Amino acid sequence: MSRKAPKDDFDDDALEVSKPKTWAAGVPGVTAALRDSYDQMGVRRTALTLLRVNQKRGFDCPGCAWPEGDRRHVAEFCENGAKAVAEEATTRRITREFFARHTVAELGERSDHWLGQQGRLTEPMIRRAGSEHYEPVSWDEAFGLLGSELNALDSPDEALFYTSGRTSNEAAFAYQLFARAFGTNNLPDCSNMCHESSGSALNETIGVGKGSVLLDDLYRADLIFVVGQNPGTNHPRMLSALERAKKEGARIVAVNPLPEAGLMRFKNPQRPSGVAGRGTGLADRFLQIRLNGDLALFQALNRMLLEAEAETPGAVDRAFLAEHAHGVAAFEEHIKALDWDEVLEATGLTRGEIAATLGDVLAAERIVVCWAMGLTQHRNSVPTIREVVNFLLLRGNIGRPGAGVCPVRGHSNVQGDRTMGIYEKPAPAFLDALAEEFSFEPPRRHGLDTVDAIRAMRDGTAKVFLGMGGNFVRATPDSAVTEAAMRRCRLTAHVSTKLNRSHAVTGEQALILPALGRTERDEQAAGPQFVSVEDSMGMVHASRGRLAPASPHLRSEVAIVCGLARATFGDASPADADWTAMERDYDVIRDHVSRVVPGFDGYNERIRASGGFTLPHAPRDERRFPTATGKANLTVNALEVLRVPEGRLLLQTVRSHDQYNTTVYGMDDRYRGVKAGRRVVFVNPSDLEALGLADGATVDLVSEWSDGAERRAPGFRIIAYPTARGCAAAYFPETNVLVPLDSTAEVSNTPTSKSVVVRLDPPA
Ligand SMILES: Nc1nc2c(c(=O)[nH]1)N[C@H]1C(S)=C(S)[C@@H](COP(=O)(O)OP(=O)(O)OC[C@H]3O[C@@H](n4cnc5c(=O)[nH]c(N)nc54)[C@H](O)[C@@H]3O)O[C@H]1N2
Ligand SMILES: Nc1nc2c(c(=O)[nH]1)N[C@H]1C(S)=C(S)[C@@H](COP(=O)(O)OP(=O)(O)OC[C@H]3O[C@@H](n4cnc5c(=O)[nH]c(N)nc54)[C@H](O)[C@@H]3O)O[C@H]1N2
Ligand SMILES: [Mo]
Repeated sequence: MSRKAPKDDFDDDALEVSKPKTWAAGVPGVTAALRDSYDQMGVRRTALTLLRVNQKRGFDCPGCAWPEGDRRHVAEFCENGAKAVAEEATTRRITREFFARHTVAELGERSDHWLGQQGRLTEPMIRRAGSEHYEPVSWDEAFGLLGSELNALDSPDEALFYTSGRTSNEAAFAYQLFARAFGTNNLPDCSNMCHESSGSALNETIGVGKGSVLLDDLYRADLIFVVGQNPGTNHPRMLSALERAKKEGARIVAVNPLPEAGLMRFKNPQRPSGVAGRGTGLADRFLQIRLNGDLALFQALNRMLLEAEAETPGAVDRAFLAEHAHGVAAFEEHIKALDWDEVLEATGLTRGEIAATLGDVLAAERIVVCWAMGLTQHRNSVPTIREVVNFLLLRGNIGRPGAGVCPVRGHSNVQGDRTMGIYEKPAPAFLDALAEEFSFEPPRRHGLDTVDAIRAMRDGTAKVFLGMGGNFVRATPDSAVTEAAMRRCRLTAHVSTKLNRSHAVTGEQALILPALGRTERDEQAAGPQFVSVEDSMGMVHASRGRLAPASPHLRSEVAIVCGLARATFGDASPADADWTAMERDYDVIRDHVSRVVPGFDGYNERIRASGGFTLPHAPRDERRFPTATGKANLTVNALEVLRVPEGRLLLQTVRSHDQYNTTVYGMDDRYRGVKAGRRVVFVNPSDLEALGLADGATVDLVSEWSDGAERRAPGFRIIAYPTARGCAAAYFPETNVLVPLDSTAEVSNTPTSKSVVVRLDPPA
């Protein structure tokens, strides 16, 4: 089941390890960014491009989904946003000669870093059946092939339409319409591996699967929890917001197995004092929790809140519960039976640490809980997030200023894509609206999510795969299984800006359809177009690229969807949609959206207003909870301590500071003190001692799973690191091979990328 490390991935001699940094985002941050972008773009282009990031008439940063706020001062970009921009605006190009030089098999031997470094894709390419190479193909032939392969399927459900979260609202809406007009809800997306657990838990408990806070709420909060998140690397602009919140009086509690640099201390590169000063110590309290210990932590806090009521009336907001909540009695009964020994075992925290945190909670009138992948990628992620909601509801912390849930999204438009209908389990109301607008009957049976899509390809029940962005074979779990599954397809096609491994692991035939990126001008028949995106806080705004396209042969994602629809349907589009009109002028798409998706009325007018608009959110705006019970649901969640067998560790797969998901910018992880190497595993020194292993030794990571199969990732250097006891960390995508396909979260079916039981073996 193992795949050898790519040949240019790891140079054992080059790796340097130093002490982890205790602060993030100061001068080295911005200089590192500029160095990176000069390298890729040249000086003039760098200056021009970075000045346009997140400006009112500029493009939305492709980095993360953190909102921009009102004060869009020049240079509101962070180091990693700049890297994301440089990666796309690079002046390097991949030409047809490149594909003539490298066979597909050879590309499959290359590392993610090498593939990404080759530059932008410039023209459509095809790998014909039996050929060892990609060769150029016209757009018409490419669409024709895709359309005819789709039409040749026995059932529309044999096709898969994947989406990554950079796709604009306009492209996403057109894409889901195409899939449903074709006849399937097979719309797996990166969300399935990301915040699906958040959406599932929030929908069920508060009736809306999105966060309930705006930036202003953060600034008004008394207490902010940052749980399972590394904003110094993944949402650097969030640090400015946390810094401001602190200045306005908030306390911050960080809950994490790793002492992440940005959480511990922050230097703001946007302010002069941030350059010279010591920076802000961000977290007032750091709870170094064990992996997967959060359900136990929040249950303990909830139980202590109930107990505190005896002495501190008001510890629980009884008036709020009486008016707005359902399930209070059952919840109380369950939580009172909580076993403290289990709490201490699961969290690895002391009773004193938890009691002190309760002190913070009781002193705070308004509380926000922020989280990311540390909460969403475990087997019990949905119960964990439900318990976070219990915690907030107990003190009435949802639906009033300064308080609420804040799942911090990853990809810059992953939330918007869902809003536009990229979902394998669409709500009946959404389908009704679609049916009405386009006079057709969309399929009602649920489609396949990411994990089920892999199973379907593996089992031969899905045969055509189309990816709208992303890097499916690298982002998904169980790499060996997934790659074999992809290879079984009749056709795999990818709408992409950059080369990645998914182009090298193909079905019998394969297509690369090169698309415009965010930074580029989008000219259509009706003139220059802009697109729109929704950030992590439900704010929708426009994004306009200014750079000349990387090649004249690129098409916009919208144009690609519309071209494909024409090729597939001919004159007989099942949905009464004018694909040519939508492609000519994206206003036509937005007009459709305004009639289909709640909250988008007057889309075309409002998107042109400065700053865009905020989508409605019933719990936040009206304290109304559109759940099955009509109230906010308190839930009963069973605590099962995840016990790892003797001699094993629980491994989480994380991002380094030098990557964007499967795009590896460089081989360093500056804040964690790693230089020139990615095949490393961070282990607590006491665990090393207990396992009889030495800092610096090389081991194979072997995951153990109930199917009995052993999954191996070879050649990882051990780094003694202050992570929680029993908990190791290593980078994805190199470790995806270790995550079993069948190891997923209850309800959300998200791969358990943050809890994989591993052995550290001597190299095989
Ligand atoms: N530069 C850059 N920016 C990005 C991305 C990128 O790759 N690079 N990716 C984007 C995407 S798609 C996403 S989803 C986000 C991801 O943003 P993050 O969620 O911050 O990303 P991860 O690197 O997965 O970090 C997970 C964090 O949770 C902690 N953690 C892991 N398990 C647990 C646990 O059981 N309990 C607790 N309390 N903590 C835990 C880890 O130690 C780590 O700090 O970032 C987005 N932004
Ligand atoms: N083990 C492990 N696995 C994980 C995770 C983890 O923490 N651990 N995290 C998961 C998460 S949170 C996520 S979101 C997924 C990410 O999964 P994906 O979204 O599928 O992966 P990315 O690496 O973000 O995709 C990068 C590719 O997108 C293409 N691209 C970039 N910009 C554009 C654009 O504007 N248009 C188009 N058409 N293409 C573009 C480029 O070709 C690039 O190679 O990975 C998941 N996988
Ligand atoms: Mo994500």
